[in-house]
Amino acid sequence: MFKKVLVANRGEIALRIIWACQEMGIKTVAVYSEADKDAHHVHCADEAICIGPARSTDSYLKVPNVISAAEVTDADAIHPGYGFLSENAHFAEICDACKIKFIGPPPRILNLMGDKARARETMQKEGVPVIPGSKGVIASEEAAMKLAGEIGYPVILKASGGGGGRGMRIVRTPEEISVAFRTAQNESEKAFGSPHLYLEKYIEGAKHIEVQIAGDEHGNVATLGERECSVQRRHQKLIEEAPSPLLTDRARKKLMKTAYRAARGVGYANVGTFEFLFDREGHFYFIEANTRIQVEHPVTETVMGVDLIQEQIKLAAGERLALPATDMRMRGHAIECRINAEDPDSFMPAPGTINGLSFPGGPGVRIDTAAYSGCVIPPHYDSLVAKVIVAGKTRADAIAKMRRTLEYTRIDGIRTNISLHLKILADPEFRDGTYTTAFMDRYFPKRDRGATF
Ligand code: MV4
Repeated sequence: MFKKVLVANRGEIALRIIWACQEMGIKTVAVYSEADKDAHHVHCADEAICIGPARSTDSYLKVPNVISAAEVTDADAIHPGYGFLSENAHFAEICDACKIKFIGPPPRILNLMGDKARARETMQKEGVPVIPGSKGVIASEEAAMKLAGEIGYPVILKASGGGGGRGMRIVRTPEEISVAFRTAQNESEKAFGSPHLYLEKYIEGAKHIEVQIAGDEHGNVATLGERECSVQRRHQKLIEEAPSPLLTDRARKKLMKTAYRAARGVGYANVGTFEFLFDREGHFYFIEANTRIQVEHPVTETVMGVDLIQEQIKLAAGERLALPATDMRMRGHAIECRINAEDPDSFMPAPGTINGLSFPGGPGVRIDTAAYSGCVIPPHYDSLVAKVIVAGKTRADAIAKMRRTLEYTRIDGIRTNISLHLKILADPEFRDGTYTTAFMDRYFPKRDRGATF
């Protein structure tokens, strides 16, 4: 097992990883930017090193700075958390070259899944259902026009170097495709350094359901149930839950078998998530794979009774997977609400200083946060302040518990989206579980709708 892990992240996930290491008897190194010198994670780790100015491109994203911090502290592994360098194959390769274990999948998997068109092609070859669309990237505007005509509108253009909804364009008529293709290409080039696009039939009113998987370095893979993530706004998830409300046991079995085949087929190692879209007929299709621990991992931990961060560390250390392949059962129901520092009317990030903070407790309540009374939420990073995760025997119990928990949560000094969460939890469509990715459109003016870049 590792002796010392460097945590290449900040906020709640840095704390979550540091605490997991402490429980495993592993020493920890925190890194921080100048804006984070008083951050909670800095004070919890055994050592802390400043890696640069506030801007993440000058600190948390700067490979030489992170590697140097690991070298000078003699860390034998790096946990990248989510975001920042977590899915960066180049960074994982540098770690390898420096004999520092990257706690995540090998560069081969990061490269494969980071290229969304290649991931799609590979999954199709493995016998995993994908949405009708292009084979790999589309060569030209003319090819896009021809293919869209064959598949039928609406279609969606996606940046192969993108993911998570960034760089997508929905195209509803042949007249729109030429402009959409060119602007998507330009934007993709600017944002991801590659103009490559792929095309899919656009599925209206889909459910976004993802499967947590884990794999060891000896070829063993396990599925750990699904998470329903259809409550999103501008591709930022707001609420996640497990199990997915209306999924039958039969459909779940089929989904787990498919995710197992997908992960096994590519020789997946460490933890990951395979994302699927369910159409209105209940058919599901692979859309992309995320090669990191995700923000919403506590939902799975709650219903599965596993510690996914500890699993990640053990798997990276070469341990064999100690989980059954596809028949691990979820127990009860878990819901997570992401509390963001944002203006409740404009939904713009609203950083600032928290001058008072209080969370209620009780059985089945988990709060993952790095916030404390007096802490600053800097404007340089994402606006996540806390994750509130509840467990109930049934979905109705979990919803009731979440409403009670949020009603007694006090965060003073900054504006948050707690009121929005309470509205969603009271919404009939959320409560009956029929909600789809179109759900949040109802809460916002028309200009805010749909996939934007
Ligand atoms: C789609 C889709 C419909 N059809 N692809 C968004 C996140 C990224 N992982 C994939 N996403 C989608 N891909 C096809 N072929 C719908 C989504 C989608 C979505 C689209 C518009 C507005 C909100 C959305 C929320 C979740 C998923």
